[in-house]
Amino acid sequence: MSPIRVPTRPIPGMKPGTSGLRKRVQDFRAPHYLENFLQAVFDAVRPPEGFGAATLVIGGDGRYFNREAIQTALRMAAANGFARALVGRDGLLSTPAASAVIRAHGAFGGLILSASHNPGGPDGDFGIKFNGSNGGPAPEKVTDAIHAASLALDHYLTLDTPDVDLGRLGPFALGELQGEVIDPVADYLALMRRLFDFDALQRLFAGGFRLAFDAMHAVTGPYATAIFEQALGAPPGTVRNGRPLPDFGGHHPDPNLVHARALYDEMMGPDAPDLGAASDGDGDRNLIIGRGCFVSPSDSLAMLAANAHLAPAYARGLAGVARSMPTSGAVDRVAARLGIPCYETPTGWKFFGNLLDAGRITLCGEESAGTGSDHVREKDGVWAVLLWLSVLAARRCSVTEIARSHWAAYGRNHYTRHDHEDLDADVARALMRDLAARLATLAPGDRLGGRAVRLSDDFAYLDPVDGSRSTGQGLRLVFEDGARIVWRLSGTGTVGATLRVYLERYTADPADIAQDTQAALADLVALADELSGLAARTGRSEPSVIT
Ligand code: G16
Repeated sequence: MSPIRVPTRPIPGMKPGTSGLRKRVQDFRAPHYLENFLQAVFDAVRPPEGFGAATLVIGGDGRYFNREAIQTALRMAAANGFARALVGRDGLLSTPAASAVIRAHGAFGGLILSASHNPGGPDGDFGIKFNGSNGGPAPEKVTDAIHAASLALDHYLTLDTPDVDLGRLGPFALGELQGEVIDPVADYLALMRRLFDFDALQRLFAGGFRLAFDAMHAVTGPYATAIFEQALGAPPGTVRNGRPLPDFGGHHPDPNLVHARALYDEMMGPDAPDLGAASDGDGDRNLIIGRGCFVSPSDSLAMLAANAHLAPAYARGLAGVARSMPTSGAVDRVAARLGIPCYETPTGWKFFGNLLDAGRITLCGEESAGTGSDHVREKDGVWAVLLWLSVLAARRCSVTEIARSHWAAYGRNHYTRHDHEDLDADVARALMRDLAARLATLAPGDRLGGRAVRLSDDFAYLDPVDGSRSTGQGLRLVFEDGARIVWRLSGTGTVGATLRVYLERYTADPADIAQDTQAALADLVALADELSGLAARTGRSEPSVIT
């Protein structure tokens, strides 16, 4: 069957952000939009001639437009010369599971259809990203090439074929392409069985341990049910909101203290379960809450790094760890004590890929509720819960006890992120530009708000593996005592601009450790506002979301 060549024209704005191209569903449904972006991906990452049976993995988080987009992607993959495709049943594959499938089957790469934690539905968001053969998000040089290709298009290739039945497991053919609809959970579950001691975890649940897992009507429902309830014997009802829905039940699938409020309230209430956890739209983020004890993602990364050796996969220790720049320095202290390297990368999981591939790090994470390891090349929500469960099973104590003993041993990095969403994009850009100019006037030793400045800059990263350099990754102001303020514009939003302000300071004083985080950081919050002029410029007195 010959490919059909459809004339088209470049559509501006197809520049992948922090994690692939995220736009409104309406944008993706506009004539030629989806097809143009897919053709740009295929043009930029075309399998080399003679690559043979190049396999493409395709799946998404089940959000509105997922199935239609997958049908289009399959036809175009076939028309563009892919020989094989693996598709998750019903079009589902969590982001970490897609990474696992790519790696398990030696695929050329994969298309992950998701806008992650962004809302879904006809008026919500959609997104696509390409992951390479290591299972990880395409690095900047590839996303730049995709953008360039999108601006040079004059046609796209597709086939005239009926839809594939995504609900039926098994093989299908599409022109020359041999495809298979696969169980979205199987490869991932097999991988988790290799990493963790399922017998020990079964004993934990048999002993009455109570987990509450909120799948937020997003993609992790089938994974969490198969693993926690079916494989590990947690009672039915452990997984809540477990059925993936195209609009996530009308909710925002972001596992933070605003959108997972019901879980948070339950965990702070009487008779709370032992562990509360949630994951996001595409299953790569995690929220961890103990009984009466929220664990910030930065702290979770540090605590997991300190305890990972208690799970079989990490029993021989960690090669190194990494965190994104805005993530708190808590994990740095663990790395220092373990005598292993700690890398500081820009925001975006793609920056961990080289470090993981080179074997320089075993564990990595971000303040944005992402934690992962070298088992895949994505952050992984269900994996993070399994690692927490493994630590709790081995240490036979509560989350609160783990947190308290960690802070007693390492001190605490009080940490918060204030998000100011849906700002006018021009106002936000002007704020960042003027703030950069203001920070550039500061010199080491200058005093601000009672602290001495150590450095102020716009963060740039030199990848130690391939030597690539990334600039403009966030404005930071670091003080001599280790306190920091970081300002960044989000690269994942679809409306206006979101300004993220990250605030942190370290303490080893027991009374200060016990302080409420927002109170502990109030002076830095005030200083951040004064320096950026945020309230005056935007009229906003409070952040939209505090995490
Ligand atoms: C993505 C990236 C993460 C990043 C997060 C927030 O996560 O993979 O690395 O930390 O966005 O990015 P930003 O601050 O630019 O909005 P996800 O879960 O949305 O794919």
